[in-house]
Amino acid sequence: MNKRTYIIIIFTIFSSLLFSQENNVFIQRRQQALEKMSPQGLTLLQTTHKGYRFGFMFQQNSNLYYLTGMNDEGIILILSKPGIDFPDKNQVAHSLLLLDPPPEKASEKNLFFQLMQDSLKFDLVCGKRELRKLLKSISQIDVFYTNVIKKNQEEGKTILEKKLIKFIEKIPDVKFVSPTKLTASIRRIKTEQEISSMQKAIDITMIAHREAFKSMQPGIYEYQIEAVVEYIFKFFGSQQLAFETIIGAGPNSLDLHYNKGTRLIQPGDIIVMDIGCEYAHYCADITRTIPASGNFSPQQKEIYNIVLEANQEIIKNLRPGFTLAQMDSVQRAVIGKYGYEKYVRHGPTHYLGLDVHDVGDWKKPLESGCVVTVEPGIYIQPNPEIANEYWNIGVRIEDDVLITSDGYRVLTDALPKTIEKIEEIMKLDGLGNLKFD
Ligand SMILES: [Mn+2]
Repeated sequence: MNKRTYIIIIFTIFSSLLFSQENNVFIQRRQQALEKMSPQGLTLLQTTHKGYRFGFMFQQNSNLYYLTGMNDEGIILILSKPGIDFPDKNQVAHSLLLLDPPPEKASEKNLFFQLMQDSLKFDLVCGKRELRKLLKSISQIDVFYTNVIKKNQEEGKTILEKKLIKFIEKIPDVKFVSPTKLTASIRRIKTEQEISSMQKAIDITMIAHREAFKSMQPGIYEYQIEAVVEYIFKFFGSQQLAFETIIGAGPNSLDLHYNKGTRLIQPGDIIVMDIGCEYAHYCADITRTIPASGNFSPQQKEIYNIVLEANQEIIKNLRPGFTLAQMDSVQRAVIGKYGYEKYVRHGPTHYLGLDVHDVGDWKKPLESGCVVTVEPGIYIQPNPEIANEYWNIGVRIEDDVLITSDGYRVLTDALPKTIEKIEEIMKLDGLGNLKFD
């Protein structure tokens, strides 16, 4: 046995042990996506950056990750429903992966491609240079599922996009469809593995919330609480934000997507903290609303408890068959009962998963395995119809909930949300109380 054969055998045994079980999931997902494609359909997905902020690590495009399990930059996935014919290879390939080998493997790239192909179970793995050749062997496409180009997009084209546009122009009547069409219904139902990744992201985000409760005080800037939150994320092993951290104090509590963080927190402020990290690609999304001084004012208490009642009432109703529209009806019924319905500004839910606003049919009744947020809110702009003690009170309370076969499981259950518990935790010292000599 020569050295090369020996290395191949060792690598194959090692990689099949390492990847086999996990890989089956991705092979199965590619198979499901292929089944959903139209008869002459072609899917082409390439790496796009999903990263949110400098200082956090690269994160793969969600659909591409979902179908490959790969977090590498610069990869291209091709799925062909009719298959791409390779006369010289004597095979028809339905699933193909294009990537360039790392520099240290460049001299043995054919061996590298072969090993990747065998361990990841693609019909073909080859270099990105082969793209032109591959496209040439495709004569007919009815639907093109891609995240690379949109029809008529002219500006800011990459080399890949230029190649594809040239190729597409030769095909008459091709329809462009988002690749999410192929993955959404599968991604909507989470596996045990996905739920455990989400739970880990949620656990870290709950620690960050507790630390923010303890650190909150008048006289510091919103961005200092943001720093505490993101320190905890990184320290506990999250490499990416699920979305831009929202710490909105006083009037900023009314701004649903506020992330400037520049306000000096005032004693009477209420602060909406809508935060979430990612873990193993899966997102957490949790909101708590707390008073700057550690004690809610009577008006803040009143509004807070109405939102809390809406949050709890929606959760109580969750089970397979319940709809997202019904969740909104519950929010409006509870808040309306107290006369605050006109201060409701958004629906109380979205799917959660690889993306923070995850894919999935909004009209379909909930099923076991769906994960949704429950996030009712009241936002009172300064206005003459209400006493000024209520002005600039924004309250949102958001939990992440898994739908189970007989009801629900609140994945964020360990994070307190009653006024008593929040005020109690706020008495403790946190990172925000650090003093330097
Ligand atoms: Mn949310």
